[in-house]
Amino acid sequence: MSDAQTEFLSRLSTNTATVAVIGQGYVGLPLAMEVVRGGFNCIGIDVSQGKVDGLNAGRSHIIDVTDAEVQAALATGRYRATADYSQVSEADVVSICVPTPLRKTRDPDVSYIQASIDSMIEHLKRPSLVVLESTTYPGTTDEIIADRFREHGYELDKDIFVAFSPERVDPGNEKYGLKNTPKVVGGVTSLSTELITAFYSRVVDHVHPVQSAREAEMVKLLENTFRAVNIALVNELAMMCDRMDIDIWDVIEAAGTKPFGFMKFTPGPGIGGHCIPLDPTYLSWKAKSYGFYNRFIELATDINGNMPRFVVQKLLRVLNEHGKALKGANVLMLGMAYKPNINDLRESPALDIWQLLETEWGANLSYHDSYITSVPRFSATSTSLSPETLKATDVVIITTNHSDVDYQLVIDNAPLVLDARNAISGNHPNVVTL
Ligand code: SAJ
Repeated sequence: MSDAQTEFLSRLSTNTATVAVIGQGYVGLPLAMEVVRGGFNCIGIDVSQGKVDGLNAGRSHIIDVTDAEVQAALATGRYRATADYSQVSEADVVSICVPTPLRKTRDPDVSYIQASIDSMIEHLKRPSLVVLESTTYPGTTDEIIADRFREHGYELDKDIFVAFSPERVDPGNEKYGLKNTPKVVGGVTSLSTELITAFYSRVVDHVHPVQSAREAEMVKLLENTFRAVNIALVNELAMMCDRMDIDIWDVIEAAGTKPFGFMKFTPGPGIGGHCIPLDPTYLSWKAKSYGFYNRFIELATDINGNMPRFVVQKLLRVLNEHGKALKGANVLMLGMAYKPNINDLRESPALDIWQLLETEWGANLSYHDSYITSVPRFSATSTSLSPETLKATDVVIITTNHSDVDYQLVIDNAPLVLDARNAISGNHPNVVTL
């Protein structure tokens, strides 16, 4: 190592470095808070002036970060938020935590990553360590970040070090957070791997280096493809058991008693969130460029994406058995968020179910979700959950099993319940499970 590299390594290893976190969302803000707790100076950069102002006033806009945590970070004097990208010039480490959505054509949209590089490339100190955290296809860090800096006159392992470290945030998870979830890291060079390992060793409990940025990118896609495929498996079994009149929930509960060789997944109305529905497609898209056609991902995407229609078909049958039509029926959807106990609507299957019921079947729709006060897309607001509102329905669909719902109230007052999440235990004459 040269003297300059050794000096840079020591700055990363002794908290004298300054860290810029690009993007103060559900990934970037928890990271910024942990970096401050790790003893570093941290600049949280976000394009939203509203978020920046809220953070500098001690308010969090992320369910997993409390106002008190933001205020504590501000009180150290080592955290500030800004919308001014040029302040990245003060940073030794830049962590990129921006969205990586899919385009309408379902191919990866890496424009947010490109925009962040374009905004920082004129301002970066030399040397700097740039780490991408956003989930993306193998090759992104090399092709869109390292190559871009090289073309701009930066010398790798001298002016710039580049790495990838997949975010493993599980929104709403109270047991595992950034600090106690092992952090996988991989550099575009071995020295970049060494530096990113030294840096994260000061921030999280355990760092797991791999041989390259491409491997680190693939680790995340394996994790999320694993989930998508296994969720699709139980969803397909749910449709099979519906046909065979077998209680899939009983079966999964029993299979879950096996203490080895089995991991429990549960069927549902589909999959939501910013990751599981999208990340596997990043992998299949890139694999196709190598002439490799992955069937698991396409099949899982198809099955999971079809679950909202399956729920509607089941609802049709259940209402019909009670002599009711879906057209004009009063349907209350219980839970709009994409998973329990969070306030995130992104890709929520409840939105697909609402869309189908409203446009294809003419149902009268309402919803209750204490985490989601309004759904602008449908000009709807959350209704109260009372004996009156429940009695006024023809059917209640449990689309998200939030813990704050009084399910006994639902059982006692709703004439009919389609429980798509197995939120209600036991057998009740007016409750049908998926
Ligand atoms: N779901 C099912 N059945 C299951 C599990 C999940 O239908 O057995 C549904 C959920 O209801 C939800 C969707 O799938 O709509 C995604 O569920 P998720 O638990 O994967 O939730 P995410 O996407 O918020 O969090 C995930 C992380 N979750 C866990 O590890 C439990 C993990 O996959 C990633 O670390 C993270 O997204 C990410 O950012 O990639």
